[in-house]
Amino acid sequence: MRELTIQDSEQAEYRRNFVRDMMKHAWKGYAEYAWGYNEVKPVSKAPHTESIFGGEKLGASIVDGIDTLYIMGLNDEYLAARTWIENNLDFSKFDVDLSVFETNIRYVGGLLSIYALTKDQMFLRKAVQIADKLLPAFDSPSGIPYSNVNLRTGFARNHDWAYGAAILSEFGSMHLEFMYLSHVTGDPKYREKALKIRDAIKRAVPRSDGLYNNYMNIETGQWLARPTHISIGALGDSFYEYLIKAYVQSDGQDVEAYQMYVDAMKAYENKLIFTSTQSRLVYFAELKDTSINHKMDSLACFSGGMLAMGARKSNEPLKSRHMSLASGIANTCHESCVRSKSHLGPETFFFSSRADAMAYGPSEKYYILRPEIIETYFYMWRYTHDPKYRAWAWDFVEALERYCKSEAGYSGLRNVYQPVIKDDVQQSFFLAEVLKYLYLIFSPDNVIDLDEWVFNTEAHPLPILKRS
Ligand code: DMJ
Repeated sequence: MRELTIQDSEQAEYRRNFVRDMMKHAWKGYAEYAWGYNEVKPVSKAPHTESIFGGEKLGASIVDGIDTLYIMGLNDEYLAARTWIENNLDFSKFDVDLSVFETNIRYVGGLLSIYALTKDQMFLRKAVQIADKLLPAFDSPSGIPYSNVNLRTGFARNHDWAYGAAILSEFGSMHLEFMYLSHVTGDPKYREKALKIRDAIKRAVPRSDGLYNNYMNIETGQWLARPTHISIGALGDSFYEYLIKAYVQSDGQDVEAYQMYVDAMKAYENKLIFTSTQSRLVYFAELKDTSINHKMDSLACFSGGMLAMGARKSNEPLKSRHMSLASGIANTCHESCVRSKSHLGPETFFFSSRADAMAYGPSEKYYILRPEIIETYFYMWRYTHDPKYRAWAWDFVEALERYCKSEAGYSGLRNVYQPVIKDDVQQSFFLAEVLKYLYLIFSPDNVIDLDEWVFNTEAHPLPILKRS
């Protein structure tokens, strides 16, 4: 790989500023047409409200986007967001059911992150108020939280579609926020809840192949026998991410989390990691009961970054093996993008004699401004400094500009192969994740240094809790 030059850093600066301008545009659209609502419809220029937040005006884009504004130095926008949070963000006003997972990663994570960056106590108070609203969900026989909780009554229940079970990626992604909450408040109750989840997972009878089902019965504390769905994509993803990140957040003290991560990846290597026959692309497959599905979700593309992080924390031979898997996954996800006309990858892509990193049908061809591919480019850039990751990220920026940019922000697409129709939603994670990771790819490594910070699954950086 060649050395980086002055021209490279000038180009990076230009591109970093370009991404900053994208954030300004995305923010302006939201602020003008949907201020205080959850998201903006950037084509029809109207508010968009997510059902995961009970349909209420909870300012999801403000809370999810504020740390990105701060990191980019967009001071006026940051101050407007801060004022809105101080005066309006109040979960005690509403009588709605919320997703515990989404509220934790976007609101609690977002507020803790901006608190950690600014040390402004107002953000911490808001994070505590919201986290406390989630606590009734943890009152289950196993200590695994229910998926939804009512803000007024505290009544908690699982999703109607999930066979009565709790979801691995959801209850597996409370740890980073809850550990940090106890650290900064001095109140052990959040840490206890997080560790109780870990204990429940360890107590459940494991599968003989070491893989984790995405569904758990939280009354009995056992994995469902049927259906079984095992995936590093939807419903599984951030459980694995939070294992290695728990180890990182604890500055290497949580060796149990590291071992669980390594064992889980070993189980995947044994059974669910394949190389495609057509063009030798590495991918994670899924298991549904006894059948292997040779497909990857765009969501699963975060795994390249996760494997690279795990490799950094490991010794040989695992280090090299996982780094090579990480670059293989990054390459596969990049191929899923460049094999489409838009250069934005589809929601799901397949590996077979019919397709190689391509979607089959209309229900898989959409792109909703997901961040996972960019997230992997970010980690690969930071860990390798191979310029191809910056080049791939810039290709993504150009695609967003060409196909997703709208009058009042950025929109998803209905079909990445025929990028004509927009879905008219600017997801809050576009502000929290896509634009933040893009900005950081073109920034020096000391802007959110990975030796100091660990990102939650919504790209909100939380401090590494140093042993000292
Ligand atoms: C985000 O809310 C988070 O990254 C989550 O872990 C998975 N899904 C979305 C983005 O695709």
